[in-house]
Amino acid sequence: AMDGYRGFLGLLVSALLVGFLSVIFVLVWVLHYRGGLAWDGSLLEFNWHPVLVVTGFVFIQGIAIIVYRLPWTWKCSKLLMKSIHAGLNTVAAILAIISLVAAFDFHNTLQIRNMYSLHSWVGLIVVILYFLQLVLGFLVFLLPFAPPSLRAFLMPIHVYSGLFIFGTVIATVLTGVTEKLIFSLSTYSTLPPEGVFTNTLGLLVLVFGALIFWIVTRPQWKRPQETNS
Ligand code: ASC
Repeated sequence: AMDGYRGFLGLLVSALLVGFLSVIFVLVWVLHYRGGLAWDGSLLEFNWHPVLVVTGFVFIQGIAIIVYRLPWTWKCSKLLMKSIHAGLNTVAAILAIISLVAAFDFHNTLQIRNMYSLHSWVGLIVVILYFLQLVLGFLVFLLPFAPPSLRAFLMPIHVYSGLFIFGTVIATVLTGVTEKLIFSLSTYSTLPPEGVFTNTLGLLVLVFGALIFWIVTRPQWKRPQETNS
C-alpha cells in the first residue's frame, strides 16, 4: 500500500511539474516570441487564446480529472470532492469560452474568416461537449435529485466522455500550435528557436495528458467506495 502511495506521489508531482511547465511555456511563447498580451482585437488579443486554453482547458481540467485520486482527500465528504471537481471544471469552461472570444474577436477585427479549419471545428465541438458534460454532471451527480439507478447508468458514460473530451482537447492543442506556427513563423521549416520552443510546448501538453491518463486509469489509486454516497 505504501509502495502504491509513493508511485502515486511521484506521478502526481511529475504531472504537476509538466502541467506547470506547459503554462510557463505558453506564456513565454506569447510574451517573448509573439509580442505579448492585450485585449484590442489585434494579434495580441489572439495570444490570450493559447494561454487560456493551456491554463484552463488542459491544466485545470487535468487536475479536475484526478481530484478523487488524492489519498489525503479520501476522508473528505464525497459532496465536497464533487464540488471541487465541478468547480475546477467550471473555471476551465469559463476560461475556454474567453479563449474562443479572443480568437473570434481577433478574426472579426481583421476580417479573417471564422470556422474554416479542422482545428476550429474540433475545438468548437469539444467546447460544446465540455459544457454538456458539465451541466449533465451537475444535474445528475451533484444535485441530490437523481435516483441511484440513473447515476449508476450514467457514471461510466460520464467517465468515458470526460476522458474523451480531455484527449480531444490535447489533440486540438497540437493542431492549433501547428496552425499558428505555419501561419506566423515564415521560417518554421528551418527549425528556428521559436519552432523548437513551441514544438516543445506541444510535447509538454502531450506528456501532461499521458500522465493524467495513467493516474486516472490505475484501479488501485481510486477513492475507496463509500457504502452510501
Ligand atoms: C454518484 C456518486 C457515486 C456514483 C455512483 C454511480 O453520484 O457519488 O459514487 O454516482 O452512485 O454508480
